[in-house]
Amino acid sequence: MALHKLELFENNIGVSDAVLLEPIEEEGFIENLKKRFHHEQIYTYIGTVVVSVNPYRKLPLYTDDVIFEYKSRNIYELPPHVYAIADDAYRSMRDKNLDQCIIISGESGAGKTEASKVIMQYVAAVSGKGQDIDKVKEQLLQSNPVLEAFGNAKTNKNDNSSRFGKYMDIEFDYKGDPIGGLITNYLHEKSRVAVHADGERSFHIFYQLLIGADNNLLQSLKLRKNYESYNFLKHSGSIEVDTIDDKQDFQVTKRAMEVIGFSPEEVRGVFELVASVLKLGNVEFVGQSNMDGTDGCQLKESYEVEEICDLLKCQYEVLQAALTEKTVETRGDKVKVGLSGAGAAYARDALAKAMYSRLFSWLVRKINDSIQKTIMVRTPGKKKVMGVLDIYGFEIFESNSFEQFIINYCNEKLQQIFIELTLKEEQEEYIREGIEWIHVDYFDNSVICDLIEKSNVGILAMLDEECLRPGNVTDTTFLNKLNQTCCEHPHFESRGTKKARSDKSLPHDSFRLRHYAGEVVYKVDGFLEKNNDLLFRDLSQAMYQCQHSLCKDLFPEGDPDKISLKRPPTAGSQFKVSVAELMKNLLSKNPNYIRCIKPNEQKRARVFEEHLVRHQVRYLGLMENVRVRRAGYAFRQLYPQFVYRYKMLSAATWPNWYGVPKDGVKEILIAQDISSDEYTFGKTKLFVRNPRTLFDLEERRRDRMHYLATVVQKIYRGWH
Ligand code: AD9
Ligand code: MG
Repeated sequence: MALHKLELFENNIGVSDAVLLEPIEEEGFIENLKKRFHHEQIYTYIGTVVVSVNPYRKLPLYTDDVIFEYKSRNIYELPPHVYAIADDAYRSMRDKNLDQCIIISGESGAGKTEASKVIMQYVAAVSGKGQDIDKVKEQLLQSNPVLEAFGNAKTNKNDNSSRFGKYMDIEFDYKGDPIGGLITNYLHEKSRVAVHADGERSFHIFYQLLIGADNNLLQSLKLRKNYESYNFLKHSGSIEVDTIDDKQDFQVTKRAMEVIGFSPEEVRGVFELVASVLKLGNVEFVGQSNMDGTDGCQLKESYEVEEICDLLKCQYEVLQAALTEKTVETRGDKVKVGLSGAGAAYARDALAKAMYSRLFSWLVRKINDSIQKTIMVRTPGKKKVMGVLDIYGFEIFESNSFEQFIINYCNEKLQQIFIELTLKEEQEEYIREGIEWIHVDYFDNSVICDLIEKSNVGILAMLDEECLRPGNVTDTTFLNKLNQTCCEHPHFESRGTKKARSDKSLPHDSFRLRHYAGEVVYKVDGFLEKNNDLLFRDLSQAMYQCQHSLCKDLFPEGDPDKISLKRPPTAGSQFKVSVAELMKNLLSKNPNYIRCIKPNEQKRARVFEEHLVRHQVRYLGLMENVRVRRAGYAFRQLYPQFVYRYKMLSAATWPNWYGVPKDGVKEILIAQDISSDEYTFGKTKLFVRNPRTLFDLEERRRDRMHYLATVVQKIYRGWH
């Protein structure tokens, strides 16, 4: 192995492991990231955690040659890279039978999704080959363009923002070859179907379809090649995006669907649903007052609904009635009640959102099924698993709603396990190596998790209670309830409580949570409705009656024979359950972390804004992470590696040491006169307390290497 490959420090700008910073201070940490960023070194370690700063430009870091360099190498041998973490995780899984998970976090646009793709690319490249295995790999890789087309959108933060959380288990056989995969999706932001902020877009697939489909397909879907024709798309003022080629992406999406195993009929069925959603947005109503004084409405025009009915093979009368009326049950009698114009528009949007988000979940299920089917004959033995979590980061917008509340709750939970696992992992390493553990103080955010999720008294429970309570319940009554229940909580504030009554920065219709990552003000507007997530039964029944098999499948509750009186679980409680499952899953695996940082808001290359980075460093808890890692021993290295690296520093170990590696380490430490307070011997590793000791060793190594090179040169010249 060429020596330069072993260089931990010389080839790197700044320090490649922040644990070696001296002193450990935020300024120095950020300065180090910045220095490295400007030298194309976007990755830095904190122990085994990778910190990644988004370069916003293509760097030559992901070629086959680089993959080859990192394959089967020890993590500190080469400069930090996601490949190194992926390789370490992959090998521990394959060789030590330890299931792994890679948790990628960071704010929107920080590079999480790109990092997850880099991991998948690496695993696909280094694992085995074979007809079925290659097919599984291709299916796993091709699931990305499909999920991105339907689940990502341009936002003001990121042109390709994932609007859903994704956890993917890649399954391997005992040899370490991929044999399957299982994707779980979390909270798809379906409200985007109907509305999005200025400068943002809806999901990519709508634009891809309109601009990328040929005339035949467009005609058969009854679509016009013009975004302006569609209410759900036209209001954004941001249709064309420089970094996106919708036309080409459409071909990529279609091909990916084929590779995964969607039949032509299924692909067509999917596009028919997408077209129907777009058309639903154009359905308009004219309100009317009925003779009996009640509200009612009519379709403004019938042709959009007719076209939807053609696409979904639905009876016009059924859909038209379901869009303008609802059935109410009073004392066992069913009565049809007309909807007001606004009520019908609300129901229409609810249907469009339900159709699209259920279609998305169906796509995920279909991808999972196809991948599972690929390997017909399973190899015996327990499968091994590597999970990759790419989930929305902490969000603070100018106006924060239910979605941000849920997303930030998820991040609180992830932070909780990050703390628990990094500390636990560190502690376990000390126990494994037989070294005394030193306690480190850190902020335990379980108090905030409790505030949100605790049964009966948490915010989610209050919200559910209000959603289920009969009578006049509104977002305001929900806020009042919170004020009563949470007023004493140190992380909750609202104008309705004593402690924040005169806080003018807090609007009356909002509450503030002091998250571990910062304070967020949530506007309660829409909390009840979004949590209720109800679709009028008439609409689900209309969809179930469609002869379009996919559409029918998406609305099983519309089956009149299976009418359930039980209320479906609320969005909040469903999310709580899925987050709990996710945490359980992650805790059962060996964790690896990638912490992504966004260097500027303008998505520009070579721009590193310190204040922005500082904020992220704080809320990702990176300094705490460094301190935990440094609490006892800053640096550790396996005995054989240590001897290999520093063998020139002792006459006993140079040029080769054939004895027990630990004894070789002792020889080197004695020869260099290193105080015994400075290090301790674990079972397999040497632990060094102070990074300065390591720097000194490095310096002496460099001098010694230089000296040896000069001697060799002299001898060589003497010979010639
Ligand atoms: V969000 O929470 O889904 O809105 P992510 O996933 O954190 O967000 P993403 O991976 O989509 O961000 O990265 C945003 C953009 O940054 C990408 O579209 C790339 O243009 C750019 N990026 C991110 N990582 C890299 C990289 N390693 N090299 C080059 C990158 N460009
Ligand atoms: Mg993403």
